[in-house]
Formats: sequence, structure tokens, C-alpha cells
Amino acid sequence: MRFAPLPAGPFFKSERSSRGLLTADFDDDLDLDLLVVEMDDPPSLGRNDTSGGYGRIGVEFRGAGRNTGALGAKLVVEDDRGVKRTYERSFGGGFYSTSDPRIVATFGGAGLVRATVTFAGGRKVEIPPAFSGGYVIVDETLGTAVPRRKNAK
Ligand SMILES: [Ca+2]
Repeated sequence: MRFAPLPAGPFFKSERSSRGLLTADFDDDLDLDLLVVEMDDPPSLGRNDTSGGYGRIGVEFRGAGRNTGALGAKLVVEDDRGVKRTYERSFGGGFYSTSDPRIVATFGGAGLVRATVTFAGGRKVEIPPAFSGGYVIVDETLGTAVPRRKNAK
């Protein structure tokens, strides 16, 4: 993975007193957007519209029992080049902010071959590759993976 510097836009050239930064996909397009919590002003939203040509899948976790947030669940995605990526559902809040609890997994320009969620209690749920390109709700109690309907606009 390579990083390249981007020119600072007008947002970063103005003085402000900010106290929190979070990432979340506010428009459900599988791009993580940025929200800055300001001290004396409304929050500032930095919308990310970079598609990047990457395959993606978003996962919303529904844990069982007391672990409704499914903390410790692992998502493993494998693409058609044999590359495996592992993501872990964790929780951590920032100062004045908490990021999106969903995970957006990427798999380059390749196709998704397999996606599996393993919950902390050991239950495994397979996500059909046909669900890539959108969000999926994975439920530990039911053992299901169901595409999430898009919000009405
Ligand atoms: Ca977004």
C-alpha cells in the first residue's frame, strides 16, 4: 500500500477549535467519510467520494446475548487472487467522537471469493460473494447474512 500527499483544501486552511474526529459511512456508499466535532460550531462533514475501483463489502454485526455489538468478531475476506484480509470488530471511542461500528472490507480490483464472520463465541457465518458492493447484516443468533436495504432518499 502506498500513500501520496494530497493538497490541503480550504477546510484545513481555516482556524477552528475542533475536539473530535470520527470515520463513518454517512451515505452508505462504502466510502468512509470524516466528521470533525467543533467546539463552537456545527460539526464539519468531509464526504469521501473516491470509488477507487476497489471491490468492497460492508458488514453490520448483530451479536448474541450480552455481546450485542459483536465485539471480538472477525471478518475474513478472500479475493480471487488468493489474498486474505482479516478485520476485527472492536470498540473504542475517541474524545467527543465514536466511529462507525460497521466494517468496510476491501479486496482490490479482484472479485470476492469468500467472506466469513467468526463471532467471539465461535459461531461462523458465511457471506455469499454476490452480496459484495453493499452492506450485509450478519446475525450471530440467527446465523444469517442478509443484504441491508438502502435507506430511502
Ligand atoms: Ca460514504
